Amino acid sequence: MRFIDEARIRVISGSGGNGCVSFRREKFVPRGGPDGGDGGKGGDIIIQADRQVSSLSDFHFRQQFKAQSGIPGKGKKLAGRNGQDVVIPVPPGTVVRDAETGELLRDLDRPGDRYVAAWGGKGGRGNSHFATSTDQAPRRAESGAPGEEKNLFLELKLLADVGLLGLPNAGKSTFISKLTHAHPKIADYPFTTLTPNLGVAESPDRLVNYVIADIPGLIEGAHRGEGLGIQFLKHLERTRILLLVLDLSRPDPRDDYRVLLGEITAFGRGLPEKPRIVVLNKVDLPEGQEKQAAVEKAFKRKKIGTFPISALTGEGIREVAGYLLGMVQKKSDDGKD
Ligand SMILES: Nc1nc2c(ncn2[C@@H]2O[C@H](COP(=O)(O)OP(=O)(O)OP(=O)(O)O)[C@@H](O)[C@H]2O)c(=O)[nH]1
Ligand SMILES: [Mg+2]
Repeated sequence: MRFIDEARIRVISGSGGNGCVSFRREKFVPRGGPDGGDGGKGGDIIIQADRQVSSLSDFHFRQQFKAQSGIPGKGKKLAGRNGQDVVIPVPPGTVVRDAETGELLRDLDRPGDRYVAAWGGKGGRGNSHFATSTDQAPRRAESGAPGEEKNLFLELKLLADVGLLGLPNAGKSTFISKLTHAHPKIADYPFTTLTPNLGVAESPDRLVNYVIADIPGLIEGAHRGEGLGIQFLKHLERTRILLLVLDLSRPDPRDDYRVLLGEITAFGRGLPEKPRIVVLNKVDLPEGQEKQAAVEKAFKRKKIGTFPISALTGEGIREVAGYLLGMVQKKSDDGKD
């Protein structure tokens, strides 16, 4: 399964219909005035977030979308019909970018959000608009404007309840592998995880489940694009809870917390406001045990609750799981998304 879902598409809006050159012909009117109608507008290409769609995989089969052109105007001032719009449904959480420049065009976060990716060309005006006092019989009408043609890059942000955040090697992947059936790569070197992993955690009675996202480790400056960070921080925008994993065997886990918090704050976009919980990992190591009490106390002073755990041995995992479950349930009861 791929969790960063991406697609490239080409969209072409309809061109406008041409205006018409025509003159009234009636039995007893020898020189009828101009009566050419206007051309219709070309169809737009609209990208719309739709709850019914859950991935971008359909775009592997279809990459090009073209809207109808407007119909040309006719005599008797008949306007041509507008070309039909094309609505492309995408999952909520899809980001639309210009495929050439990478520029962010629109974030379609909520179901129903729409983005006109290519505007249909305007219809041309018929010659009935161009009569003047000196030219009663204009043979001039406008052509319809051409449609737009664009290459777009679509990207689906992860949808998870809980996002894991930590420095490289803190034990995030080990943690998710204990709590869920995910089997991410785990190794004793930084940047083992290169793309996000999702895992589904279940309540002991299996009635409730929630999704956890494990993303690559963050380093200082991630929000500016250092390391692998920023690409993945944005996936946390849609998670409801942030779970910070600190490695107790590091020289000072409180410094690591400050680094993570600094990145969250600098990144912004709703991350600083999310509920956070902190786990102190690797309590099984002697270096971890040494620091545990002091670190816990420091967080307590700041009124931040912590969970001492060992993702390796499984110690403390049940308590964290229970707490997360409670938070996820509480959030859904609030009716928040
Ligand atoms: N002793 C001990 N080692 C752990 C614990 N949790 C993880 N490790 C080890 O720490 C190393 C890194 O673990 P990962 O789970 O790959 O760490 P990560 O945070 O996912 O790392 P990146 O993907 O590089 O960001 C591995 O060698 C793990 O076996 C723990 O609780 N105790
Ligand atoms: Mg990892």
